[in-house]
Amino acid sequence: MFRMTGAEVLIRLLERQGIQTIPGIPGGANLPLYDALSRSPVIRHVLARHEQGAGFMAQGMARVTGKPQVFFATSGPGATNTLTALADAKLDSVPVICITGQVPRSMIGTDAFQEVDIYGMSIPATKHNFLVRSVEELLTVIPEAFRIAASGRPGPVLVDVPKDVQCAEVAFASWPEPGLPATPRDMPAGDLIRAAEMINSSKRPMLYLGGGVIQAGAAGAARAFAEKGGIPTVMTLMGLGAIPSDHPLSLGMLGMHAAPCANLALEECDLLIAAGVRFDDRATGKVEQFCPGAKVVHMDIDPAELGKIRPAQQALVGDVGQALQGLLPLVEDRPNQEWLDRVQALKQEQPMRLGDAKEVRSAYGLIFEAARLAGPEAVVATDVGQHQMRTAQAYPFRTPRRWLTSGGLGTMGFGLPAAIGASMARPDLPVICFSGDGSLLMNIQEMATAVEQHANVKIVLMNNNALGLVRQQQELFYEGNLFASSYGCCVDFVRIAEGFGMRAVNLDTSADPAAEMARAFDHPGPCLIHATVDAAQNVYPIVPPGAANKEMLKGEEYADACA
Ligand SMILES: Cc1ncc(C[n+]2csc(CCOP(=O)(O)OP(=O)(O)O)c2C)c(N)n1
Repeated sequence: MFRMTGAEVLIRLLERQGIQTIPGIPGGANLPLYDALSRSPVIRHVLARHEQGAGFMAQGMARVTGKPQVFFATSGPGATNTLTALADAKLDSVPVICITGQVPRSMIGTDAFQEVDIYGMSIPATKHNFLVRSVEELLTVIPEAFRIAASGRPGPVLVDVPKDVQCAEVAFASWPEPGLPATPRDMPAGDLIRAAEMINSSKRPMLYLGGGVIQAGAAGAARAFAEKGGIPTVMTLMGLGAIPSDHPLSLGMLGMHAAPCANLALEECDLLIAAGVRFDDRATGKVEQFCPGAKVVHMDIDPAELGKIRPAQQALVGDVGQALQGLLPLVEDRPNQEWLDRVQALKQEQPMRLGDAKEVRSAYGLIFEAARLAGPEAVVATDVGQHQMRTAQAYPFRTPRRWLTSGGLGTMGFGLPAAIGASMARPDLPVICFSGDGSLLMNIQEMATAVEQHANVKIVLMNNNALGLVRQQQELFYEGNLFASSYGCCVDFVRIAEGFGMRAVNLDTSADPAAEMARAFDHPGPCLIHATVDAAQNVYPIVPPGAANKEMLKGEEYADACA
């Protein structure tokens, strides 16, 4: 017979789930948990500076490992501070488990100090949530939280644990089995055969890969499938890394900031093979005009996605890896040369143009130089804005689970804590965080955590002293009425980083920026690399919001090509 407190049970259950690192912040309502955690021989606690930061650290760990990760917050403001990280995880299907302290059961509903109904508040922001009502329940709720977070389409789960439940004693005979992801159901053979027939009879197929391919560990299967069928491939923002960006069949990202060739090839396809995607508006543009002449084969683990935006002539419900592997022997090894030649011609005539990429102190120059210095194994995190879109356009992605970006919610402040989390889970890999000055200021306090953890994170800050992507939208779509999109005062990021105890270099004042950057990358541990970039430079191409992808604006980089 085991006898222990709820807090001890909870920590032991997390150990049994294989949890090794928990970011979080303590407070009155979760102190029993912290007391028990202090005695764990296996779990390391990382003291974040903001609960949103803790949530994004857990996301960083989950995104690179593919396994559920945990973060802690106290009741009230601690709990409400987790909501953005949870909503972000929900939209990007990331398995994280947020464990919050709650006021004692007898005080719930009394407006007690630091009481909020985080259970109610988190319903729309999570895949599932629990308010634990007895200490015995912990033995089922915790494994269940892990099973739900990782099964099917992954997502965030919140477990709210009243303080008296943490303190209560429980006696039990045996430990429950750890919660594991459910085995996906088998793909019906008939569905696969019908999909393969559509693929084999198509003349101009395109493969459209999304974050679901990464989540399913199906990048290898996707590549084998594309290669066997000779199928040109585009990826969503979340799908980048599924196949290498320099693969001959890759056209890179589709949608709002895609290379023209990617969007134009989709215009001409007669079959769209959509894998682990949700036809997000940033990818499809005006959806009624997306791939106008194409039939659709859509495979996804979440049946709710099938037919949600674009009806599919053939739906494949289930594990995307299983679907692609099942299709592999059925797909004819007979690439359509005429179509491949046409796509190749589009790639040559309508490539991505990146302007001043050779100049290290330009936005694209910084991206290429960082990629070169960090090497092919690097993890790349971003914040949200122009710097994010430029990284998505230009970074030489090669491997799945190395690209961390807030795709669905588009949360400024994601980058630094996610990068720290990635570095904690994979200390063997270099981590780059591309950020903008607006975004970095949203979770800049986590610089202290990065320093404390010796996280090998290089923050490449593209400072335009503006909310660049907003400024760009105002210039292009609000008749140049620039309002509330630039800052009045210039923040000294180098001194701020140094104030947190972080090494920092300023490429603006450097005589040899490339050498300075190389020294920064050689330095073990965190480092800020600051460079001023031109606020007037827009990210092109851009599809105006609400327009069809073929209506992309190409900007000055394309002026000579269009002339
Ligand atoms: C939390 C949050 N608030 C507001 C926005 C709206 N928004 C999108 S991009 C952007 C500007 C980002 O500026 P910065 O981080 O400096 O990057 P830049 O575009 O200049 O590269 C804003 C305000 C957002 N995405 N997230």
